[in-house]
Amino acid sequence: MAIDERYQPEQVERAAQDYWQERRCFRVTEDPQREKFYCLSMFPYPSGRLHMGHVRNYTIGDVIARYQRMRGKNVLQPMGWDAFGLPAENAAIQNKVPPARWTRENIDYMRAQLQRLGFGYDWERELATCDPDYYRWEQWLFTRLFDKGLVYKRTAPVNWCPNDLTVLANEQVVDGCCWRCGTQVERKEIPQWFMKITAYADELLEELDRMDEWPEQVRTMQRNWIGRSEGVEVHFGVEGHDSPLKVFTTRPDTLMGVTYLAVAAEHPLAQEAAKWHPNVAAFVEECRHLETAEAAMETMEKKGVDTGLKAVHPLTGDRLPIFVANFVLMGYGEGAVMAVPAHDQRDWEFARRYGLPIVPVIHSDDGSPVDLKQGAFTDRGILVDSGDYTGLGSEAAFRAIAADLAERGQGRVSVHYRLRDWGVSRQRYWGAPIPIVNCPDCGAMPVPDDDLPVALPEEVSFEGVVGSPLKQMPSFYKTTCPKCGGAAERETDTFDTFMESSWYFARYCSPDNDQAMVDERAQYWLPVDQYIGGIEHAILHLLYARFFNKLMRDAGLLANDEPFTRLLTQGMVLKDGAKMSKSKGNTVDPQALIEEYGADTARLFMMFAAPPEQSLEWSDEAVAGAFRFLKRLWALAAKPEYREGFGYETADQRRTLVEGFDWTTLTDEQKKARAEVHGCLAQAVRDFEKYQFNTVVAGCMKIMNVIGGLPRNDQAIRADNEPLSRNLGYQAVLFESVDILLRLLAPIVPHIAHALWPVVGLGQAEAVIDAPWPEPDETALVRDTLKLVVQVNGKLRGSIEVSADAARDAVEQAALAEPNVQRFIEGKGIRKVIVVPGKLVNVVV
Ligand code: ANZ
Ligand code: ZN
Repeated sequence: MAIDERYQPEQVERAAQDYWQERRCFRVTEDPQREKFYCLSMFPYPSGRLHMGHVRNYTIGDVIARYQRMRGKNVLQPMGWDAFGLPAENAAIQNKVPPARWTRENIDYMRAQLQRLGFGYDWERELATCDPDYYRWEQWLFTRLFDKGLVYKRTAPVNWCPNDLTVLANEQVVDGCCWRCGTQVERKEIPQWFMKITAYADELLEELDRMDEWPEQVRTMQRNWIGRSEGVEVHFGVEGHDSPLKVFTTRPDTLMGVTYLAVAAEHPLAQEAAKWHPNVAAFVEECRHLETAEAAMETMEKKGVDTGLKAVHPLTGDRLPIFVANFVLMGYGEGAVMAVPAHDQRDWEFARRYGLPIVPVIHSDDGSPVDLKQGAFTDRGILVDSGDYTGLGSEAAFRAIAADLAERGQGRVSVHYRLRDWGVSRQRYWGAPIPIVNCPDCGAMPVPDDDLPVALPEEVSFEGVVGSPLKQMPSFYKTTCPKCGGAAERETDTFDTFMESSWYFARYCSPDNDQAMVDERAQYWLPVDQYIGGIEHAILHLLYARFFNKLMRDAGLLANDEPFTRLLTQGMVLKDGAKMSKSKGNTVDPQALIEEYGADTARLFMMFAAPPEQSLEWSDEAVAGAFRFLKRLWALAAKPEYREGFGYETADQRRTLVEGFDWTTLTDEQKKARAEVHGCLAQAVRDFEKYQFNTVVAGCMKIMNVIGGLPRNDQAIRADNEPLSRNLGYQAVLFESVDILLRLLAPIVPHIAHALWPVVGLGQAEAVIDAPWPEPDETALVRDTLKLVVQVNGKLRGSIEVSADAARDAVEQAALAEPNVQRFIEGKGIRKVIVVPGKLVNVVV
């Protein structure tokens, strides 16, 4: 078969892609007879064009998918679009195009880019989350969860701009001010919808222990996010009040060290005190201006004000001051803390600032005194100055104090989670409408199934609109109550876009079902065998997706408990040591890379430059090097052995030669070369399993070098009319090695492998994509001769080459005959000779 002498990636790649497309190679259906493999890369936000991070993510996914396909699995690899979100609204304001149009244009451009990279997606399953056919099922599930009480409405704080009269997303708050007008942002409480993820906190936490194919780091982050704390709810009396002040503490062992109490600004006691004391009122008001982001809470200066109220210690009866403090969160525990400044750092900072007493009640286990000048002593230890509890260890004291409090009715053991219920309301336009109708008489009513989807109007203008255009569209929000038929209004809030990305993995299994969210096909494909994406999604996206999977399971839709069996978090793409990003201005556009070198070079570079989990440093030279390697690969097909064939023109002829070849007839050097190739193959097979693609590529380069230096039967003969029969061994090794090389590279550089396959492959399939994964020939790996090192008195003095089955005597003889060894044993009596088979000979003199 003739082939262009020049490697022209654009042509090669178009031809391969046409072939795959015409034959719908990546379309899959359920086949219970075959082992399935569901390979999923996190779908992109259609921001406009692909960036290098996408290219890396999707190349890794595609390499794994194609590899599993060659391993004989029934592979599903879908792709879609995480299409809702704020950037579309910003673009709409800037360019005066409706978000829907902007988004769909971006999708079209990016889809073409993905296709140009040759990713093997089943495009017939493509979905965009902004399509009503998609989000209607999420609306449907929401109404089911409403009926089950797993969603509810309550007021929650948002960032509010008092000038624009609009809610701001966290990223729209810049230094505490509105990004648009610069007015200081306030906290405002508005009614919002929540999903009860806390009802699944225990399961979400416990399952992590069994998810051993997830990176430990991600599991740890999720554990911390869920943040299960076992502690005690302690009841302090409040002077002049009947009901106690409840606090949650994880350290009841420090109870005798409490010197004050602190409540959140929203706590009823703070609100009460604000009525009498203007300074408390002023402080509570000040707290309203704080950002809602929790990260800001952690780092800000600890401030507060005395309410004048006095708490009564449950065990000692001491009177203690109650402060309002900005570091106490209303949403955690009881919204109040018992402050132990000697043993809690925040309490310590606060006490120093306001001159409150610091009373140590814990000593370290070794009894050494505790230094409280620099900060709190937060370790557990032995109790001191704690009455009856003095001398107990922290653990024992925890139990004793908890039991005593419980007995007196002043406390009880309780478990708290850091995890909050998931607030899903967004006061934005470009999202899925929340399927609720608010009736003045019946309250919040879920939209009935027949009225779903609640479609988002797509022809909108942002001109003169602050906030969401939906709030100014009576045609959207004016409706009637599904229960009483009276006039009512739709929710104009939309869902958090994390909702859509929480279940898309399931929808890919039955994307065309217009009667149900998912169907039994999901039970064949799920769970996803391999999920690939960025570490930035370690917590929220992955936790929400796990949660949704359980919601869908409990709604009878899915059978699996967890959505993703194995998780790979790919490293960042760096340039000049920094993350490639628009804001740093150090991006390289993948489009330019593809245009200059083609998709295979881009893919090869990505795979070779670093193992998938590690960060990858961009390098123009390495890209050029990848391209050169592909040119060398291409040049193999121009070898006369393939061009002219010498009687082995076709793949079938080549295969017949290789399969029937008696490898024992090879020369020693050919055997050695073949052993090297099979050694590289064996290693590559192991590396592929471990996703060490960079060393797979390194192995392929080694094979290429072996091929380059492959010894012919008679080194002297290289005339073109050389008799064929004398070079059959050479040809057999060549054909076999190139075929191995091509199959190993096929998942990584599928286009060039596709083009070369008919020319140099052994024809185990029509196309390389359907070829089986290569396996090393164990007999090739067994070397006929072995190299042993020879020591004299444990010092290295030489080496010998002996036949692999040489008897011990022969090995000894050869060792003693080695010239350099002879020099060291000359004239000395040999006391003994130690032979470690396959390794060394030690002569003791
Ligand atoms: C007394 C104490 C003494 C505490 C000590 C710690 C160390 P985790 O482990 O994260 O659950 N806390 C309780 N409710 C709070 C709230 N609403 N806002 C801010 N802090 C709150 O944290 C539990 C600890 O956080 C509790 O234990 C409480 O401080 C504080 F040496 O109580 B501790
Ligand atoms: Zn009604």
